[in-house]
Amino acid sequence: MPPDHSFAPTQLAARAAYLLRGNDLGTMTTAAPLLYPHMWSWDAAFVAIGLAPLSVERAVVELDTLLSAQWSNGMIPHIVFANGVDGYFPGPARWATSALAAHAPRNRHTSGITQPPVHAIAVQRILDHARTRGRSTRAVAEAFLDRRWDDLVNWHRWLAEARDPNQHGRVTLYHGWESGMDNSPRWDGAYANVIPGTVPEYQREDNTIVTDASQRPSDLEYDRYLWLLEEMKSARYDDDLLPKVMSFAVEDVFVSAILAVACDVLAEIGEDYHRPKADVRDLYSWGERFRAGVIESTDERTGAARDYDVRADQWIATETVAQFAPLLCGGLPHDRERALVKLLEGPRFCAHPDLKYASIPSTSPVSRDFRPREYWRGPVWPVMTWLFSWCFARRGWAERSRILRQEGLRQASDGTFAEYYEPFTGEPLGSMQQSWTAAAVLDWLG
Ligand code: 9WN
Repeated sequence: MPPDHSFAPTQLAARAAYLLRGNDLGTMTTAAPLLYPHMWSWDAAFVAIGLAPLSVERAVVELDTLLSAQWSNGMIPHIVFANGVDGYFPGPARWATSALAAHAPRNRHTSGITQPPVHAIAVQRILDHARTRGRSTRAVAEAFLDRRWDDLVNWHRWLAEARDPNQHGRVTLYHGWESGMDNSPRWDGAYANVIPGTVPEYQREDNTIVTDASQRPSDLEYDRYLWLLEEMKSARYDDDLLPKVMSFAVEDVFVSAILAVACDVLAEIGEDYHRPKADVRDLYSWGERFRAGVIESTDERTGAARDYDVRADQWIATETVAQFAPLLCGGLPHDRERALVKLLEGPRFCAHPDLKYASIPSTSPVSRDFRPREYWRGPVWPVMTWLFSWCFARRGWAERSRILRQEGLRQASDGTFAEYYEPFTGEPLGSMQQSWTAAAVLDWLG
């Protein structure tokens, strides 16, 4: 059951800062102490957002570590492995990227897939905080931008080119892990068509840490996750071969909306800090393309966005948080946007009468796919609350942003910094001491 005490904002912020310090390995912060003892790509961006109000310098180090593991084709890998740390499966030996992938870095072990591109938001938050500090801190942030501008543009270029070769305006993913919403019902259909061949023997580690099986993906799901790795390895992680060999291929509308926003954010930074005009132009044009791709996916009446199953050649409509992707990036015609906001704020999502806090469950409680304790199939993820709250503020929706922040903080005031929460009881689930949950709190209270 949820703890029955709640921390006041100053105590909560202090605990969040203490947590990030505890998860800090020196130049990288683990996503969580036991379950995720390495650096994850989109976690690192959120962690940098949480570190920025504490120390711009340390936030910069976090992104530098991540970007120093960027592949030479531009991909930011989804995991950068901490040297000499075991305890997570699949680890470096199973990915074998150093041996197989031509573009993998030689001095770091990484996974061979990617994750949602939220990093430009972190860069913006770092620059925002730096502007409120003294000259030497501002210089650190600006030197970072000088050093990493090309890497950031190349990251976006890789997504726009390698992952959208036909210019649909939607990012193609070859593994559910790339969405960051691993076992969301969004991917059930696409995974049903993944028939595992001979998967080399393996031992899961996650279920020795989170021992309640109802909170994690099933063994059958893991077989498919691991089989996809074998398919990728057979293609040596080659961008041109993946579209041919992978039995899982989806266009992810949520990642696409994030990319649209991130391109705009990076382009704005580029303008403010006098980066090459050609880069700024490219970024804006990718932003436009991905926004259009998101809008193209939407239901004409409700405005709800859909993913696309490339293998089955069909749209995927699910009642999940992903259908609100257009609210992140904008671009819907006015009436459709109003309908979608109503859906978000109505009884199928935030105003469901049984919700403990008015935040966005990963899957609608009225959907038949809803499982209140199971990972991306129902629980509320604080980091998602943060993302929506930040995007709504950016879109000028101050009141909506404020309410999400308020509800997110009420939820987090239990002080567990859980990875996700049971939507009705508020029970903290998954990993405790999750870095990005603490980071969200620090940004909200910062
Ligand atoms: C696989 C680290 C990551 C998050 C993902 C979340 C979960 C990993 C796992 O943890 O995924 O990448 O082992 O379940 O789904 O969004 O980045 O916090």
